[in-house]
Amino acid sequence: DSASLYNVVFVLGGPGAGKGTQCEKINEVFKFKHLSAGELLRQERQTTGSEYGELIAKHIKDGTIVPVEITCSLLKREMENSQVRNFLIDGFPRNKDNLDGWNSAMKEVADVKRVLFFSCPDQVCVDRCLSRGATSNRTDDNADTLKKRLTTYKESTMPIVESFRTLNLISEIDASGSPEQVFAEVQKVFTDLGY
Ligand code: UP5
Ligand code: MG
Repeated sequence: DSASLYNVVFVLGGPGAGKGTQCEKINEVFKFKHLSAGELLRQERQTTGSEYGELIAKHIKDGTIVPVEITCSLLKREMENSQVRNFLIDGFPRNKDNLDGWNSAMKEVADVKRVLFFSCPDQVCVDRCLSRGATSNRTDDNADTLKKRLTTYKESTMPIVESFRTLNLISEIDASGSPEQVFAEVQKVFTDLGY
């Protein structure tokens, strides 16, 4: 409800659908703070002394999903250390474990206003990640891991998208156009929400 401490918009879609790109644009215009779950995990993996570094590295390389206790605590820490109330949570929740963990830790304090779902053909997703792979230094931007990321997305993340659809929370956006074309549709969603 409106008394919640935090307002959250989840941002979902396949690997390379453009979640991060669109979240940066949303942040500029609507001042929602962008939290990429994948980026927080990559940072934690690099953190000296983290007891989770190796586990995270293995999941990212295999295109599988890190246990929710780790991801959710990173998100919660960022939210608590921020001075703002409105957050874009990019790339989470990705499976039922993630959603259940979020609900038990955050349901009381965070109101999920909307779930943006970027739909994009597999081949477009793969091509975007492979071309980024030339410069990204990401251990998962290669053909082998991309196959696994797509499989995980279909088997584990799509059921979560469908459960949000049942709750009438999904705004589905065609993510195959240019960043500007996609953002024009994204803007309508935020305007309709009253932002
Ligand atoms: N690009 C973007 N938009 C474009 C457009 N409209 N037209 C043409 N090009 C476009 O974009 C990807 C590339 O495409 C960029 O080069 C961009 O310039 C270009 P980006 O905006 O980065 O897309 P995004 O959807 O954010 O792609 P990303 O690769 O980040 O998505 P993933 O969901 O695969 O990656 P994420 O970082 O979220 O997760 C990585 C891994 O972390 C997961 O596989 C998993 O192992 C782990 N993870 C968890 O375990 N739990 C979590 O909760 C989150 C992640
Ligand atoms: Mg991203």
